[in-house]
Amino acid sequence: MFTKAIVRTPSKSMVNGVTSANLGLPNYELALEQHHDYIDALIRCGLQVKVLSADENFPDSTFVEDTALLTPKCAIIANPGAPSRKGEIIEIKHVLKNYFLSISFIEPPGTVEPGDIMMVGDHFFVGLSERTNEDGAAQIITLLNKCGYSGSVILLKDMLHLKTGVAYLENNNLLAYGEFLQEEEFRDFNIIEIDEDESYAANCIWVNNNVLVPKGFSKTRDKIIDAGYSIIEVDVSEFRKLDGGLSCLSLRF
Ligand code: CIR
Repeated sequence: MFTKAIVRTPSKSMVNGVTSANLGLPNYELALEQHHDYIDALIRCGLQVKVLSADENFPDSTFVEDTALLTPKCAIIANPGAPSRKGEIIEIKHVLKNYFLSISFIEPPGTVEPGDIMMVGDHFFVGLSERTNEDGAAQIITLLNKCGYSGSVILLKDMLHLKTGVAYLENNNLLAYGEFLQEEEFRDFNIIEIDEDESYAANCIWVNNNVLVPKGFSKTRDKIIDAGYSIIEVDVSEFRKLDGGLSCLSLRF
């Protein structure tokens, strides 16, 4: 169960964020509204939410998930692979000191963006992507081992991040799309397959027996309800324009 979340208000500069989505520029006012709704959804799931103020220097800084990996036993500050995002970790380090006694760091040349990391109990799957390199993956697995967790790598082919295409919903249930449907490492999960025309909805998040699902993906929503979950739909259309989704918008711990 999670008790807390950290989010960051989108900045006006978000229109300059990194993206490959081809969906046009995000509408800032609408993004702010959607961000409020996202915070409300986390509060409804029982979380205490710390809202960091917008940082105009970093257009992608609302995607706070990519700055750190937080677990029940340790906190690790990431080193984002996207050059424009590296500075996002400076303030997060100070924020996390309020919650964790000891904090570890990914050191260059290692890069890690925790959008590439999926926690499944005491095991962490780490995607090797354009943002997370082998050195970074090896560092994070070593750090996880030190606090009693295991880790393994998954080589990504097309996805931005591991959790772009896969989401663990606890109880051995895994939402999966595309290249991850055939992934050997995932063969023992009960796979809930995401249809191609709803691929964006593979990025859901489990929060204390609820699943947050992006609004507008009814087939995925129904499959998750059929699997026995309570769902909360949240419209994140403006974040999708920047390749971001539900998981990216918070650190949950
Ligand atoms: C980026 O390209 O870094 C941002 N525009 C989107 C980050 C999405 N983060 C995530 O999936 N964890």
